[in-house]
Amino acid sequence: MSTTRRESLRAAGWGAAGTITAAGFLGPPSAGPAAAATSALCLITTDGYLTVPGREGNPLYIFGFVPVSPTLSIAQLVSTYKGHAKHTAPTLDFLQNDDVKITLTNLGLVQRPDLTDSHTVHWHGFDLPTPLNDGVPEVSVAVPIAKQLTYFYRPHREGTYMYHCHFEDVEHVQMGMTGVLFVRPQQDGTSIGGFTRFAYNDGDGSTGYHRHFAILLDELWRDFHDGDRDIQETIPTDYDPQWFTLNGRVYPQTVLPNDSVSLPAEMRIATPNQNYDGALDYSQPNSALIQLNPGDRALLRLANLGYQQHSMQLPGIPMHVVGQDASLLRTGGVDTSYWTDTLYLGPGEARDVLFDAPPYDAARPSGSDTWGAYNVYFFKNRDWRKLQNFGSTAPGPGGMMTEVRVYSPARPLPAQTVVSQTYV
Ligand SMILES: [Cu+2]
Repeated sequence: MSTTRRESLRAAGWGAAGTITAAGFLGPPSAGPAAAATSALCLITTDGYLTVPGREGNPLYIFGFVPVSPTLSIAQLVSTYKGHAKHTAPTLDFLQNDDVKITLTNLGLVQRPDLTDSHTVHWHGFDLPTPLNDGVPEVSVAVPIAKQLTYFYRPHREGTYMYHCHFEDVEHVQMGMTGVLFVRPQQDGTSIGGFTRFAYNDGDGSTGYHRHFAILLDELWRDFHDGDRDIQETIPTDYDPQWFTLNGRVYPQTVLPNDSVSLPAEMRIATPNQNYDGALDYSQPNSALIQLNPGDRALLRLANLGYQQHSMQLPGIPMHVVGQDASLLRTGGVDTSYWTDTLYLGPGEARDVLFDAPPYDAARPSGSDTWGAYNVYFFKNRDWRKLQNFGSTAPGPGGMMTEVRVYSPARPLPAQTVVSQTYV
């Protein structure tokens, strides 16, 4: 039986005008509570530049997603955002069974007007019965320049995932069109085992946490970025990255705050041709800093969208791995979670890791920032070759490393209201 494109779009919940007419086509009805809410958000795609130590005055060309207001027209989006890509993409936070609409607008490229690439959104690791919303262009649609498409999802399974553009994906993923996505369990908001927030519907509070942090592991290969900028072909099998990133930043960029707080110019990671006069100037908006009070249980939501395996350590604090690839580590009622001091994470993989902040001890290695005095622990790659910033002459470690700061009780952190919140 043949099906026209219009019929298949309608079957996937799309009306003739491209509006959503039906919900719940992502899978069989969930046994859980009804859909909690509708989340609608808008992303644009464009190009831009990323700041890394060692490339001062010569930043890395990137593609990226940027969150934007739904009230802007395509013309307004172009005039405001074209050429201002950021990396990483915003962390997406949904509740299990939420209805989610994501409108993607492709603004095109400033550096490469000859490159008329489309883009898509692909939720990596989800079961999606309709290819239309899966963002794989060979079996669906992609979004050409100056066009918009609204994707629809109802995530039935909680956990930590990731998302990326799937158009010429080996290139576009490396160029920066990547971010973390997670689904909170329906169990959130109930009180189990002393917690009210959980990584999974565990039934016993074993995945409860006080603060959570979303961190994307990635690498940056100079040739791909410079080649795209200079209209040169790049051979992906020659992949040999120079920088190793957490949320698109290398240490010590990783410990700078989010751009959602008002920052003095010297604390921003600016694009080179900008003048620090607004949020648009901030090329790497997502902090990888982990700020905790003593006794806090932290959840690390980790995803790897690089092309190499990474092994991460947190010396001084044992790590409890409770989730893997958006699945609770429990098989047939048997707890298969594990404790480790070295966490292995392959390309396209995710982990949910719990750890407890130790008591504050003034005798331990410590520092102070604008919030207060803290003990410092390093969450870092165990491979020293990934702890340096290629081309930089600055002393000290770089690369895939961030800090866990456990603050003095003299000035406790307030309760976390959003994932990866930073306090200055
Ligand atoms: Cu793309």
